[in-house]
Amino acid sequence: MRESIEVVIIGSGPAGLTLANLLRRAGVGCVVLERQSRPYVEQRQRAGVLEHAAARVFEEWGLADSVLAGTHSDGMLEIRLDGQPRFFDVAALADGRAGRIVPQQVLVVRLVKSFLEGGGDLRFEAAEVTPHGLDGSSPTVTYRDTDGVVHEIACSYVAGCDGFHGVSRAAVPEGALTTYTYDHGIGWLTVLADAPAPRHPLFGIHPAGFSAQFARGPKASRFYLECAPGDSLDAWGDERIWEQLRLRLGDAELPTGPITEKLFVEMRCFVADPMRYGRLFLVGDAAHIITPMGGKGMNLAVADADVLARGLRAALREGDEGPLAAYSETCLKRVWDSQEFSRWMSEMMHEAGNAAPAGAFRRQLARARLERLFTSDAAARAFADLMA
Ligand code: RFL
Repeated sequence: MRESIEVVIIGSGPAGLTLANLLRRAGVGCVVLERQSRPYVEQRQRAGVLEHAAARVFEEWGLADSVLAGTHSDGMLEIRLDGQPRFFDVAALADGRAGRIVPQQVLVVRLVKSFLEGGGDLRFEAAEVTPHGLDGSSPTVTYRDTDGVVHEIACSYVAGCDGFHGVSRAAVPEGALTTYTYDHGIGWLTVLADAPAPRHPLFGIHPAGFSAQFARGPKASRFYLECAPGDSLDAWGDERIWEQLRLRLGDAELPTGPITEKLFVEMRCFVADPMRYGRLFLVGDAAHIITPMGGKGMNLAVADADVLARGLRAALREGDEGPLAAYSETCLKRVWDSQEFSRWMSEMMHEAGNAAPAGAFRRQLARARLERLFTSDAAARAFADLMA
């Protein structure tokens, strides 16, 4: 079957769904091809905080009611150093800006609903999605539907929103992109549990290792625990997890609950430059991945989608190719800024606690860096500005 549309979007995570909704608002025709089923996409739990800037994207495009309704902003965070709580008022220090608790699956469910209710074309369980002719002026994307019928969609542009392991970046010829990678050399175990959420995002710094607890709805928490790289899940039975969390968070009474997910997060970073090849634009995790420290991954996906939607609108509706030509450069500035922040924060949060990997000298440096956040208004404001 042969069809044609202005933009084909590959992938329906935060990047693809944000882009699809924004293009609909811009009156640009698009179809979204997603490999997984709708329940799978809607239940995948990952990120939890939508930054102020990402919330602004939905507000500016008139999507605040459908996407942000009922979500609340938590302007505070807690850093528990050797079991002693210290509170940091992000909203007060960032002139009222602060992130909102919006678990990724809530964002995804709302974006799917808003797109479909507006008449959007979102095709789940699309197999063998393959972009072709990206370096020419008329690319196509082929896929096979659940009945085995092969579709070919001709388009003006392809948006590769299919995550780090997707087909979009893999379709770019070798040598056309410069890639940058970095491994933090630490391990993180993440645990999702039906345990009461903390009052504020909570970071625990302790000689036994870093830990954290974030809300994922009122009755669920995501926990993180620093562990040895290459550690095995067999070494992390539920009892050890709770014992280590109680120790590192300095809370003998930490409420527990059934653990619903346990996995290791790769503390790896990756950036592809440029985020474009011919008629293909890479968006979100397809172009860059960042560790969860600082909560930037989902927010970068939303930011990229906003820049691309504006560029496509200018190119397709106003005949102005300028913003689209600047897409990669515009996005990469934010990407590198976030990578730097995440790495800075990661170093401070880990090295101030467990001295084993980096040594006692660096432990003292990291503690001085942390202390500065509570003693210097300028340092506190700079940190809040990057967290908000
Ligand atoms: P996604 O979410 O990976 O979505 C990609 C979509 O593309 C589909 N797909 C394909 N579709 C068609 N054909 C193919 N060949 C396809 N291949 C893949 C996939 O099924 C999927 O639906 O990428 P996107 O949209 O760029 O969004 C990025 C975010 O999901 C990611 O950056 C965050 O989840 C990262 N992240 C966090 N980000 C934050 O901002 N704050 C956090 O606190 C945070 N915590 C996390 C995280 C990521 C985690 N994991 C598991 C990687 C915590 C975890 C544990």
